[in-house]
Order: sequence, then structure tokens, then C-alpha cells
Amino acid sequence: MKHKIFVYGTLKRGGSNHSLLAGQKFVTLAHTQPLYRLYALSSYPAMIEAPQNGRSIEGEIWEIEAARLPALDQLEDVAHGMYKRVPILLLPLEDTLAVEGYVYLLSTTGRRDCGEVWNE
Ligand code: PCA
Repeated sequence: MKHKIFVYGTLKRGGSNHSLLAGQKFVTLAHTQPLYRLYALSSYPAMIEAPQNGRSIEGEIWEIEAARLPALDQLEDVAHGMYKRVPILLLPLEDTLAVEGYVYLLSTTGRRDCGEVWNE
């Protein structure tokens, strides 16, 4: 079974964890509705839900085999509540694609705001 995911950090092309998507299919660049914020942690970013003062975050949509999801969930430590994998709301026109992505659940207090895209 195929599954679409929105990636905004180390899973993007050229990112340190992109090898986990090796052999999968790039669909398109995409942008969230302005309902999220993006912060820099150590060597990876954290996208959080911010319905009041969010930004439109840029990322990539990939179509992957569902069998790849456990490895991604493990990377993002979903089991311990570091990130959760949830549906991501995209801009109109892009929102015909049902995608999930990893939203960060821990504190981002004092972290640097990356604006709309993580590029490091
Ligand atoms: N990996 C996931 C979430 C944050 C990270 O670095 C991603 O690229 O979307």
C-alpha cells in the first residue's frame, strides 16, 4: 500500500535522513496552510501546530510504501511522544493530496524560528 508523507526536515532531498526514503517517489514541493511554526533544534527541525499565529511551511511530498512507516516513526521517536504522525493541512490546490507528517510535541521555548523553510 502507498502512503503520502509531507517532510520538512532531515528527510528532504539532501537531508541527513533522506536515505530512509531511498527508492521512493518524490511527488511535489508543497506548502502547509499557515497553521504551523518551524524551529531549529540541534541538527533537525521541529514543526509544531500553531493555529493562532502559524506560518506556511515548505516541504516535500513523497509517496512511500506503507512498509517504510515503522522506520520513519522510529526515527522520529513517535513511541515516546517526541513527534506524532498526523494529517498535515496543505494550501488550497495542494490540499487535494492527503498527506501525513511529523509534528513535534515537546517544548520549543528558546529555539530559533526558521520561518517558512528549513535549509541546513
Ligand atoms: N525529520 C522529519 C521531521 C523532522 C525531521 O528532521 C521530516 O523531515 O519531516
